[in-house]
Amino acid sequence: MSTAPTAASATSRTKDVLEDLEQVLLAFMRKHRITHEQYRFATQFLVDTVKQGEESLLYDVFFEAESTDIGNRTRTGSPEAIEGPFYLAGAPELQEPYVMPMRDGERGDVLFFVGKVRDVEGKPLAGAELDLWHADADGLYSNIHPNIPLWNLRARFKTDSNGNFEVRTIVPPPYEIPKDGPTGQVLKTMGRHFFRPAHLHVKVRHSELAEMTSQIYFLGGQYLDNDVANAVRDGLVATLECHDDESDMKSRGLGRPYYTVEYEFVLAPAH
Ligand code: MBD
Ligand code: FE
Repeated sequence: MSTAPTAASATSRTKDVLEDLEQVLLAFMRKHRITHEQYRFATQFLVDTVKQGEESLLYDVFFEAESTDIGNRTRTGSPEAIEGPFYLAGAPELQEPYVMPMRDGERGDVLFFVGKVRDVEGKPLAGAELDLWHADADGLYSNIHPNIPLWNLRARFKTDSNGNFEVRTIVPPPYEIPKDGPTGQVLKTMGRHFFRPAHLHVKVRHSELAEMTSQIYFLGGQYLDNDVANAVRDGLVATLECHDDESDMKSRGLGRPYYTVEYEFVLAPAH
């Protein structure tokens, strides 16, 4: 986490930003001749998004990617990506061999997410923590959507002494954001679809370096070029490799094809 700015500089930047926001929104209202009735509709709409549990979803879909782009422009290390509305701190810590918490017979193709964590000088980082969360085969997130066991497909695990990690999970499908709430209503009105490409969310931490939030997408996947949250970036797309060779499957103790995806996270220095 960044060190806190001094009280004086924070105050003046916050003041500048708030004044600019005020001016931008007032100009917007004049441009579109927003009436009192429309103004009340808008304020009530924002209240409704909170009441229906979409307080973060609405903004994350439209605006979060811009903030990660701005951060990535001045950042070293591998790119960050949007966190989205469904991260929860305190996921279970796994013991090796790492397998994500899942139900017996969890649907979806088996996926081994493998990779490395290093610093900007290329030094592998042992004991870095990965905090992984993603949707199940129905595109649903545990602890958010009903009827899924607590912490399903959410967990933390560490890199080994060479900075490498491997975790077994399932391949998530493209994710359809809730259509029936206020965010869906906005998207419908704008004529947009509701899908995000399939993705893994991950936070990576190491005691001496800056924490990062990223997301891995799969090359060739649906919705990569029209993500409803417009959050796919080149450096975040990795190859999903299918292993359907009998000997490969046997070596993994599996009777069916499985997938691997590999990614290298590079942590920037602590600010
Ligand atoms: C998600 O899983 C997500 O990543 C975003 C940005 C919005 C809704 C659900
Ligand atoms: Fe997501």
